[in-house]
Amino acid sequence: MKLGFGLYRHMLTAENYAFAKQCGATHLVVHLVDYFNQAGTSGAVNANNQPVNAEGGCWGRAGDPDQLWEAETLHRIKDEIESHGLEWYAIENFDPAHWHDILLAGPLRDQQIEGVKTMIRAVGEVGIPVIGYNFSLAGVSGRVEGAYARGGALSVGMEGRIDEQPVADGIVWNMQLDESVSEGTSARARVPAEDLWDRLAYFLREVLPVAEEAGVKLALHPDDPPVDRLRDMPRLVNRPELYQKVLDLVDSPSNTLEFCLGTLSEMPTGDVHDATERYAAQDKIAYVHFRNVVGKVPQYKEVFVDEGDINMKRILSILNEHHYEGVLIPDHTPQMTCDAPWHAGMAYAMGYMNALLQEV
Ligand SMILES: [Mn+2]
Repeated sequence: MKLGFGLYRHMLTAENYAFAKQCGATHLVVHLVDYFNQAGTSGAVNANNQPVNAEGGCWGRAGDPDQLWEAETLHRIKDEIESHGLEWYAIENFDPAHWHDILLAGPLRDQQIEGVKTMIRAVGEVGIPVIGYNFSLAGVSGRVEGAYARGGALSVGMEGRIDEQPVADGIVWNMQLDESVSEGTSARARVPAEDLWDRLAYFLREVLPVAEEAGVKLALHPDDPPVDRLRDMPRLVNRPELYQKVLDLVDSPSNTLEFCLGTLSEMPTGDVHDATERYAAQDKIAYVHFRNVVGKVPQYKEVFVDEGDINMKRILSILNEHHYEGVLIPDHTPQMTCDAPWHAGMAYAMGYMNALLQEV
């Protein structure tokens, strides 16, 4: 097992690489989507933290649909990462600009699938082993910020409210698409869950052979928050056993899981320790979001890694028994009361994880 650290696009700086290394990370998971792209000040205030909610379910503008990830750019980032003594383990998430019609089964679907294949080949060429993705129309909604963690540390959770307000045309996965492709997207998003499963199956059958050839694993994140529907849009993996349904759609070594302990524990049924056993035994975990929560949807709170419902040491023991060799990252953590709330929260989580890893 390896200790990793996640960074958003705007955080790819020498200072943050040094911080990750100092926290004990050997590997990085990098988000290339600029979630707060051209957003107003409301979205960008705590841009180092996970996005919570925004007006109308929109954080910012999706990227440039014509600007795919290119090997040259990826090589440059990889060189920077390696110059700080770190390895680039995974890219997390596709940009809605690149794959909205894959999610929506829209008119550009096949064209966008070709684009995703091109990006997977580039990722393989550069030697990044994993792409994490979230096959979600609704993204995140209905969560609130509060002093939920120990000592009143600022964190995120749900207080019973499930957002049922439909999003406007053009908003997919909390991001605003270009106007030229916005018409009718809301109707294509407000479908039964079976339709979303069909779209995932279509996507995986197309891209997994390319991913295998490129030596890249695709790793699916479950729906956070794992409610049944959000803003009248379906959810996909909102129960632990539905991860198995994803794996059974297409039998491929590149069909893997971005295993989010927090989201799994938030699910209304099932047990996160049992789920870890089940999927580690199949060697299907590409990387782990190692964070803790109290409660289940629609009443749960994100807390410090050592104070939640999940027995983190037991999780590591299970992973160890199954010879798990992938990366753990903290995902997100409560913010600590000091001049650097995000850094302090992350450093705390990393120290705890580092100690646990040495123990197992
Ligand atoms: Mn996660």
